[in-house]
Amino acid sequence: MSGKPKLHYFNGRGRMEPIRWLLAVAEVEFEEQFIVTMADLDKLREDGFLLFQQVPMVEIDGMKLVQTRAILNYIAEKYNLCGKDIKQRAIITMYSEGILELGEMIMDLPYRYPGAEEKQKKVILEKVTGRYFPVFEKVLKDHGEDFLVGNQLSRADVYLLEVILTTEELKADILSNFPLLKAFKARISSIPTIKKFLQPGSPRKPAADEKSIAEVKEFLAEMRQREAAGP
Ligand code: GSN
Repeated sequence: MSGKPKLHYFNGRGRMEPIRWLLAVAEVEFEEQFIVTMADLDKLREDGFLLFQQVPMVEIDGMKLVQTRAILNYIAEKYNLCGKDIKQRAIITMYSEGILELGEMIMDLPYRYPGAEEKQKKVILEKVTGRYFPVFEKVLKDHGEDFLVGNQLSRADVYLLEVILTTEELKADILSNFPLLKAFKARISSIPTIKKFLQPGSPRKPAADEKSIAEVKEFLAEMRQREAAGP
């Protein structure tokens, strides 16, 4: 059996994408088993592999971990992406949770707001420029260092770069009033492991397109139908 972590999720970004990012930063090679049909998800459930019947699930170090945050915490701790002491860890967690929350809002955009997607996109972009990005622009300005916390790379830096790139897909000039975030983006993107992850052919997933959005919607509808039908 290979010692590589095995990721079980759909062939898209979703909740697995920050997990892929952290593994790439830690230079951990991984395998992916994509869930394509409801039968694939059923099989994992029947095998008893999904504690709460949900994915993402990651097989790693003899465990079958579920819950995105638990998986991220484990990888970040194992590969020293959580700061040097408990105070740094607290700040890194605080930044990370904020950024992950924003990432989830963006992830949900094509699925949760039928008929009101453009309006919701506007709401999100206003939060990005009015709430989230000013926080990190100020952090970088106040301490003048290269990374968000403790002058070393942490998971907060990784998540922030990820969310910057995702928001740029929604609005290309989103960083125009954030010069320090612009420099941060260039700096963090040039870290060799990250540079490699950003190149074509890496396990990084592309932005959802019409076809993949339609597939996910179909999957969600099937799940809802099943739930409504009961056990
Ligand atoms: O973060 C987590 O891993 C959990 N708190 C949520 C996981 C989750 O909702 N997974 C979905 C698919 S991924 N979507 O965003 C799932 O497995 N839903 C099936 C179900 O029966 O809840």
